[in-house]
Amino acid sequence: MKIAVLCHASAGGSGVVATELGLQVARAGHDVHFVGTAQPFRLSGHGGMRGPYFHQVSSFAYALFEQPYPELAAANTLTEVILEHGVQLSHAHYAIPHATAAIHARAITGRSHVMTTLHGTDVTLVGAEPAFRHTTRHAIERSNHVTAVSHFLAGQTREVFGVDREIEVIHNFVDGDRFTRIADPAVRARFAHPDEALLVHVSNFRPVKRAEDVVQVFARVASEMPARLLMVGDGPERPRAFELARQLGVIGRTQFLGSFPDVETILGISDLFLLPSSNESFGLAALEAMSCEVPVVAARAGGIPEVVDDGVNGILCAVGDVDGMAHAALNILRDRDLYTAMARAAREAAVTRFHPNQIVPQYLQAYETTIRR
Ligand code: GMT
Repeated sequence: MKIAVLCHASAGGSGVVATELGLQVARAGHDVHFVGTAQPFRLSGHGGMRGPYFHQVSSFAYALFEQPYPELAAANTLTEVILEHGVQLSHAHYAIPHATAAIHARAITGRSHVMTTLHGTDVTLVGAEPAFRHTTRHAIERSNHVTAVSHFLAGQTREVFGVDREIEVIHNFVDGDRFTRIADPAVRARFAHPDEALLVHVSNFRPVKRAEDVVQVFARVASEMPARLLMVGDGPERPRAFELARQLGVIGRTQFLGSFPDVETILGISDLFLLPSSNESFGLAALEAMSCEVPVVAARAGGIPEVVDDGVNGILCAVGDVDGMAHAALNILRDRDLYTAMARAAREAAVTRFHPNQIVPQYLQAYETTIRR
């Protein structure tokens, strides 16, 4: 098959899933063409004669244009790629602007089916905004096939947009060879002493991630046992989380690492992952932690319960219940048997239910059926 992939290049989960999927599809022998304003960050170091290929969207700044019109530029570059390379299906990750661009290119070329994968914020935050409601609904309704990364998100999409079309649920996946435990004590020693528990949070620090709750939970844990916190990623709420860590007296035990390209190194040496988000369509960062044998304490929000099994590989609490989350974290960290059982169960779930061999064939099947339709 010949597939074009449109995704965001930044460090968000949708770009990660799109890139990892594109790499797997290329490995399976298909032609994969990434189209975007910048090369997706996990694509660097891949590609070559057999692909996947990357086509940069050409932009054009003109004095009359107040904004650069990324959707039109993407549709134009995608049109070129469809015509030059015989692309049969454009896989848009995120409704706006990618699905709209793909639908536009389909109209121009009269070819190439459109498959849209909804990741969450495109529906719950961006699409729900009146400024984008009609265009998002149109993108969902006019795609040849639509998938969502959780049952929760499929339901939300139907509710928010009132669409009754089929939305296939295909969960995200994780590369268990890359996201694995790092046994080397020297790597861990860079961040914590052997007797300290190492807690970690990875996100883009948007308000929905509730980064301040991470600090609140950590301060409670650190008052009861030796512990350190690693905050990985960057975004608008990072300064507030930093300030709170200072106010609560845990700044000396907290490291804000910023955006970190090989997050698997950090996860591979951590003991507990915190994800207190108020909403999360899936929670890919939690799955990556689980793959590294790291139990998760998270909010019972959105699609998180489809990833984290409460009481089995982590503990779920109500959104904002920082006391409950701290209590859960202390229970897991203090009870060696419970910890070991949860760490094993986390890895087990990651390498079975969320293994690429389990998930990628579902996408390949969806590509084939959509192309044949
Ligand atoms: O979480 C973010 O703000 C980034 C966002 C994105 O679009 O990259 O993540 C969404 O997609 C991920 C991959 O499918 C999911 O794992 C995240 O749960 C989802 N984020 C939200 O729903 C808030």
